[in-house]
Formats: sequence, C-alpha cells, structure tokens
Amino acid sequence: MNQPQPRRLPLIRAAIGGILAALAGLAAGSVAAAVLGTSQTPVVAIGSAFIDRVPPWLKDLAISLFGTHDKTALKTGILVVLLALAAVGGILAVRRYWAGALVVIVLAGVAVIAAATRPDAGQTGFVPSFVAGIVALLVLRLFSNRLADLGGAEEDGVSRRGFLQLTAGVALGTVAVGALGRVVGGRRSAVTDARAALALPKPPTLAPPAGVQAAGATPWATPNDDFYRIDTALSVPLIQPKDWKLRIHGMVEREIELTFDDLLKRRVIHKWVTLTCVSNEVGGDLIGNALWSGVLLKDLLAEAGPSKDADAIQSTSKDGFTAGTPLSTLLDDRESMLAFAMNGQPLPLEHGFPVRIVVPGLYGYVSATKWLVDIEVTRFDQFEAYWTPRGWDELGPIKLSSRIDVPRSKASGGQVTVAGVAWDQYVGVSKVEVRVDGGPWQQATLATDASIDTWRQWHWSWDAQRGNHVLQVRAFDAKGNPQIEAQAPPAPNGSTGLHTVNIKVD
Ligand SMILES: Nc1nc2c(c(=O)[nH]1)N[C@H]1C(S)=C(S)[C@@H](COP(=O)(O)O)O[C@H]1N2
Ligand SMILES: [Mo]
Repeated sequence: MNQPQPRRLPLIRAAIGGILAALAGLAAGSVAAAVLGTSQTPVVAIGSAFIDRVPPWLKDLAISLFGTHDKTALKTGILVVLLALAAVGGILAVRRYWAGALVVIVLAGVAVIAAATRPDAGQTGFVPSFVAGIVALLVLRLFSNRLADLGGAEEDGVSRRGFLQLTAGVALGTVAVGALGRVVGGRRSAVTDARAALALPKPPTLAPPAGVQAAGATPWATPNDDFYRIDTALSVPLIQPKDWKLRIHGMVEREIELTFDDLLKRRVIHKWVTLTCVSNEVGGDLIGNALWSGVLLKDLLAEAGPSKDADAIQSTSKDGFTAGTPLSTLLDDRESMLAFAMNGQPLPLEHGFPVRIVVPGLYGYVSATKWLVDIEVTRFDQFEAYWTPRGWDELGPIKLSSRIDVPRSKASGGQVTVAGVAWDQYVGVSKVEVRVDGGPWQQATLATDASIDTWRQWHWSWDAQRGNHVLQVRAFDAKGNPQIEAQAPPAPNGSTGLHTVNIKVD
C-alpha cells in the first residue's frame, strides 16, 4: 500500500489561499472604512491598540530605527504578521475549515475589539474589521473547498485549473475592491480638505449662558463629536462647497439659485438651537444643543415671494431624503435658518456639510434636512415627505419633555445633586419638578434661560436616604402647562411620559 505522499505544492497553495483570503478581507475592510468615513481599517485598529500598549523603550527604538516612518514601519510589520498568520490559517483550513477559520476569527476579533475600544474610533469604527473578517472567512471557505479536491486524491487538470481560476478571481476582485476603497476614500478626503480650508464668519462668542452647571450633568453645548446622528444615509453624501447649489423654486414669484459663496455674502446669524429626534424615547439621548451659524430662511423666502396658496416647503438632500415643513414656521419670528456652521466649525460631514436646515421647535425628520440641495415651495396636499408614508405624522412639533442625567443608577447617601435638562423649543420651559418615590413634587433650580429654542439645565438637591428609590421629573412650558404624563412611544409623533430612574443609595 502506498501512503499518499505529503506534497509540498498543496501546502504552498493552501498558504496562498489563506493570504488571499486575508487580502480580500483587508480590501473589503478598506472600502467599509472609506464608505463609513472612519480611519479604522483593520491594520490601523490593531496598530493603534499596539501603540497604546508598547513599552516606551520599544517606541523609542522604533522611532530611532525608522524615524518619521515609524508608523509606516508599524503598519507594514502588522501586515506581514497578519499575512503570515493567515497563511497558517490557509494551511489549517485544508484539513479542517474550522481550524483555519478560527485563525481568521481571532485576528478579526482582535481588530474589532481594538477598534471598538478606541476612544477616537466612533460608533462605527469596528465595522471595517468585522467586514474584513466575514469576507476573509468566505474566501477561505472557497479555497478550502477547492484545496480539499486537490489535496488527497490524484491531482487532475480540472481541479488544478479550478484552483488557478479561484486564485485569479480572488486576486482580481481584491485589486478591484481595493481600488474602489481608494476612490471613495480619496473623494472623502477631498471634501474633508475643502471643509478644513473654509473661512467662515465666526460667531461673536461661544460662551454658554451663565447658570448652574451641576457636576456630571449634561453640558450646555453638545460638542460636535458627541452630537447624536440620525439619517438614512448609508454613506455620508460628499459635497464640495464650490459645487454646492441650492434652488428655491415651486410656488414662488422668482426662483432663486444660491451658491455657497452667495450664502456667505448674506447677513449671517448665530443662534443656539436644541435639535431633537422624534425617535427619542423618554430619557433618551437623541437630542443635542449647538450654536448654529447661517442665514435666515425668512429673508431668502421673502425674496423668492411664496404664493399665497403655498403652505409648505419640501426640502431635499443630495441623497434624496425629503422633509416637509410648514411655511409658517420658516416665515415667523423663530429664525429658522440655512446653517453652514455648528459650534463655530463648518458643519461636520455627518451633520450635513456644507448646508442644512435648522428650525427651532420641530423634530428633525420634518425640518432639519442635511446635505440640502433643493427647496420647493408647495402645498402639503401636493407631496409626501420621506417619513410620512412610513408611519410618522406629517407635522412634527417637538413635545415638552424632561430628562434626569445624574444620578442614573446609584448614589451615596447624603446630599445628592439631581440634574438634567428639559426642553420645549419655541415655547420655552418655565418650571421643572422632581419627586422621590411618588412623593410630593419639589421644585428644581433652573439655569438662566438662554432662549426658548434651547434646552434648559436644571438641578435639585436631594437628601438621599439609604435604600432603593425612584426619581421622576416633569417640566412645565412657558404657559404653565405640565408635560404629558401618559406614556406613548415615539411613533407617530414623539414619545411622552415621565422619565423615571431607579437609584440605589448606599
Ligand atoms: N439628508 C438627511 N437629513 C436629515 C435626515 C436624513 O435622514 N437625511 N434625518 C433627519 C432627522 S430624523 C433628524 S432627527 C436630524 C438629525 O440631525 P443630526 O444627525 O445632525 O443630529 O436630521 C434630519 N435630517
Ligand atoms: Mo429624527
């Protein structure tokens, strides 16, 4: 009996399969990173985690060896190690797919964890590594099937050709996907560069209004990086300011076409407005307060001359999202605006660069169109905006609401500062009350009223006794109406109910 000879050729092929699986995964990861606009490719994720952990002497050594190329050297090193391990995975996968797959899973897992735990990676930073892992697993599967044909039995022309075809196919696909990643990433960095080069009118001051600021409480101004992001855009629409154009048309006497430069030549206003999402649950965090800079929609619309019969605008974004907004909310005194800056910076790409709409008092889905390119003056009976046929009301005024931010789950006995925010944009908040364990309502202290269009910070000092307690908050609007206590989910027009938190005091 002849034992089948262990042959070297399949081993090399298996290693090639593992390496190609890894390269295909990395290429897919780079596209995912480019589309999501994150810097966290798998190699960068692992590299950053590595940098955070290496001892200083090794860092110094690397810098003295490679100088300013130390980062390139690190990335190359990581790539080499990854591919070497992937080759091992490829060889293991011939006998047992799962043994090879385990190598891929561990490598991708390390990258996912590295990206997910980085403070600067954002919420989507782990996705490229995840995508890379999935793609590598799939390609490895293809190779392990092919190589199983090749391995034990007599090697015939058919299976050899099959292997070569697969290798060529995967290699070609990897190069194509990698090129796509470069194109997408390049377009994004061109827009990022244009954004960085913009010189916009600066707001006179970024200072928040004087008032209470309890320790641990939500800050008055929400930093751009912490601002909630809600939209239907899978990849962020990329618009160069020099290419941006807005058409205001429809039921108007004069159509208007505006470039970004035209916009900057107009009178610019700066205004604090708290944005809120209709999907915000009671106690949720889909709300943020920013200083917006831009031009008044009222002025622009007056120039266009809306028809007496018009009652709405339909605003459209570059990616086709639409919002329907009552014309009255754009013409009254609430200073609805075309905003190009947020907290003194050009709009971040994720928040609508270069221009979006901000309307105080309306949920985002009926007003706050990002990546704005078109405004049609029209009538509500002539169109349906994006969310209307999807089960949300045509009109979306923000509801009076309040939230407890500290404490959220536990506290130590004695004087405890209970603090949070309350909001009723374009109406205003006049009073906030807190109660403990269903007891009498107690009045909280309000921060200075900045304007009726922003949230109001509040705090209350609680003499907390040991044990489990229930804290609740309610707000009153400027006219003295209390917020709705009955619980309702976000759909179809915004949640209601009292924010209630359970606190363990020890
Ligand atoms: N182009 C576009 N603009 C949009 C949306 C969208 O899906 N696409 N979502 C809206 C919704 S539902 C909200 S709550 C706000 C959120 O704005 P932010 O992401 O800047 O916080 O944007 C609004 N503008
Ligand atoms: Mo929203």
